[in-house]
Order: sequence, then structure tokens, then C-alpha cells
Amino acid sequence: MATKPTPEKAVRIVVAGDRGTGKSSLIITAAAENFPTNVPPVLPPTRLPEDMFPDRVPVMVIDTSSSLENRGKLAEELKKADAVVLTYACDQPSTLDRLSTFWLPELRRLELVAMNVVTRDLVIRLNRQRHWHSV
Ligand SMILES: Nc1nc2c(ncn2[C@@H]2O[C@H](COP(=O)(O)OP(=O)(O)OP(=O)(O)O)[C@@H](O)[C@H]2O)c(=O)[nH]1
Ligand SMILES: [Mg+2]
Repeated sequence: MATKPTPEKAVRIVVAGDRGTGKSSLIITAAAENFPTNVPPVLPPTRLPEDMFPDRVPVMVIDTSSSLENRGKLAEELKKADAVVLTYACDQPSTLDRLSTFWLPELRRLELVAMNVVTRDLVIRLNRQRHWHSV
């Protein structure tokens, strides 16, 4: 008897960060490979093209809302994440400060101890300035 192939579990990447730091634009750019002009505040879960990765692992990217009312949902998503991408805007230094004053403590508070923070600039800055490789 032929067995049904088990669907491979998608890797969940949750994108979080302050309002207007480009979370939704980043996801659309990654999924569609072009920079969007009009972006809705929160995107539905977005599957990245499988041929983006050599091993064709399904990757689901989860956008998050910046509004305070959605903090509970954000926490839920962060807890379910396999990886978290934190965003900040290079032209707004306060959003970079917020990574260390809010976002990283928030990830710690949720006990996401095995989580890697994978934003490219963040990894470089943390390695240079704060010596954090993961939280
Ligand atoms: N210059 C520049 N602008 C960007 C970049 N990414 C996003 N933007 C602009 O920044 C603004 C906010 O982008 P969004 O993608 O809506 O940011 P967001 O974090 O999803 O915002 P909220 O959902 O409101 O929290 C938009 O006008 C984008 O066009 C970027 O890499 N460079
Ligand atoms: Mg958004």
C-alpha cells in the first residue's frame, strides 16, 4: 500500500519591529522580489517561493501588527516562531535603540532562549557592540 507523503512542516519566520520600520515591505520584497508601493498594515501569512532555498524547505513568513491592541497576538506569534526577524529603520536611530530597550528584552521575557535574531544589520551590530549572538 502506498503511504501518503507527510507534508513537510513549514518553517515559521516572524517579522517584528517598531511601526513603519519596513516589516510588511520586507516580506513582500522577499516573496515577490520587487519593492511594493502600497503596503497593507499587516499581511496575511506569506509563503516564500520554494526555489529560494536549495533544500526547498517550505518557509512561511508572518507579518505582525505594531498596534498596542495586538500585543497579545504578537506574543503568540513570537512564541510559535522558528526564527524572528527584527526590523529597524536606518534613518530613525530611535528604532535601533528600541531593539535593545524593548524588542530583545521582550523576546527574553517570552523565554525565547533558543531563538536567533537574524536581521542582517542587527547581527552585525550586536556582534560588534553588545556581543549577543542569540537571545
Ligand atoms: N527607504 C526605505 N523605505 C522603506 C524601506 N522599507 C519600507 N520602507 C517604507 O517605509 C514605510 C513603512 O513601510 P511598511 O512596510 O509599511 O512598514 P511596517 O513596519 O510594516 O509598518 P507598520 O505595519 O505600520 O508597523 C513605507 O512608506 C515603505 O515604503 C526601505 O528598506 N527603505
Ligand atoms: Mg506592516
